[in-house]
Amino acid sequence: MFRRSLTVPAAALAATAFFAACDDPTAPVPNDQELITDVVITLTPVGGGTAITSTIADPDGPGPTSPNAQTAAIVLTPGMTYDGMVEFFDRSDPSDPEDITVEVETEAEEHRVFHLLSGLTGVTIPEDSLDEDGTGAPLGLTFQVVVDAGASGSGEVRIILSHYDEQPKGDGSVQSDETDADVSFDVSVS
Ligand SMILES: [Ca+2]
Repeated sequence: MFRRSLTVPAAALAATAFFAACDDPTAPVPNDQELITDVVITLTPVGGGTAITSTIADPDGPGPTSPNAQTAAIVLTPGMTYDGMVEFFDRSDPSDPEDITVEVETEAEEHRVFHLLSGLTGVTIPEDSLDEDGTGAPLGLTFQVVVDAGASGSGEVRIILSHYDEQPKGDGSVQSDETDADVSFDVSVS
């Protein structure tokens, strides 16, 4: 939705954001379109150890300004499995921050988080480790990162929050053309 919105006039875009509407700002909308300014990823080693937490802030959300750099490096240890969690926030109004994760959970059947790894060898996020919506399709707010003993490399994990509105989610294997958040965290193995 955001990509499409970028092509409409600024006034319409502003109106869309103001009314938290979806694709057609004039139509009644069953699902609110979330503004997400902050994506937080937390990886906790299974069996104990210090959790890694990193945030990417994109203060104008889908607007043209690039996201800020992530707040902390994500360095994975070979042979370790991590319980992963991703959270979404709207901190556009500092006096009224909103935890959008709750909305995503509430509307689980209209959302899915994709975690796309690239540039790393021996690191996987198994599909069956993802939490699920009420129909058994993946939701992806929680997941596991499995790092093989021989893992190596530097790359990224791209976090995409798909919002299924006009397009049905189905089994959740296909990304929606409507994207609520899309940020990439640098990840390395060392
Ligand atoms: Ca932006």
